Amino acid sequence: MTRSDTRWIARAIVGKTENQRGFVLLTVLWFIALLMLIATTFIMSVRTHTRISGNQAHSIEARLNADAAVRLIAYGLATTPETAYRLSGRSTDGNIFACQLPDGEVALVSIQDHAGLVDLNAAPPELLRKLFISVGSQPSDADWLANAIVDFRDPDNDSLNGGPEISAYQDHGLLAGPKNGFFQSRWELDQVPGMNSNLLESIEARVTVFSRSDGIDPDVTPLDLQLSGNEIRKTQGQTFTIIAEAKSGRRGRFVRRAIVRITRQPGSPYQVLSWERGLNRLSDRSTANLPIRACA
Ligand SMILES: [Ca+2]
Repeated sequence: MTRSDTRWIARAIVGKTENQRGFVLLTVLWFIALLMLIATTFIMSVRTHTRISGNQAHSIEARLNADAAVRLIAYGLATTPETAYRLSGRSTDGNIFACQLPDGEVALVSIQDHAGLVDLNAAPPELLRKLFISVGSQPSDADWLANAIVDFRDPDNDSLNGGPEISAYQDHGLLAGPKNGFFQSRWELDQVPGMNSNLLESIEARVTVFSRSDGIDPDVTPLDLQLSGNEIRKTQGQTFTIIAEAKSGRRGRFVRRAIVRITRQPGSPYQVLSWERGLNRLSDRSTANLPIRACA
């Protein structure tokens, strides 16, 4: 082997070693990049999970506070005479006030005595007519709608003063016809001819199926119905819609809407008739400078 051959072999060996080093270096760099990608993904996942857990914790806390406010108010209504309750500053005509829970948290609250609402099963046509007038219906429309409600709930198929018969239901796409039985829920109004979503939205908070009264108690009504003397009934203190909205953190917020009947029975002073999540926030209404009262 000549000297030049030796040099050539040495250069070949050195070149091969440098190529291997380059390959190892590239592999290490890729590996480090992969580790960084995994670490970054893991950190982002932990942060997202922590944020979601925090939001869920706030949502749960808000729901618990709203539920606590409703139960405390129901208990207070059941154990305090109605007049004394209202004199304490906690109105029962649907106005909003702030109620403070025992741990200091504050919830927005609305209490509506059903004696101030129009009972779909007991109200006479004239009171129903005034209800529709109060939400902007024309007098002729209000007459027709009032008769439609009476025909829907009464046991026969006879038309009341031009109210809809079965053919009119079919004309409105209501193939089931009149129920000829009592409303079980205010949401059954959508089965009455002439009712549309806007009208239903206007009156759903003004009607009840629980007061069983053919009149209105003016002390607790939020409605402007121009009541005559024979439409006034002092029946407050029996059934209430209680709405409570609580919040926790920046995003946790919950609205509870419950209907309770006061029984004043030992150990069970009130009965829950409805317990649902509220669709509308009280905080969307004007809530500036609200008085703060104890919830119970
Ligand atoms: Ca009928």
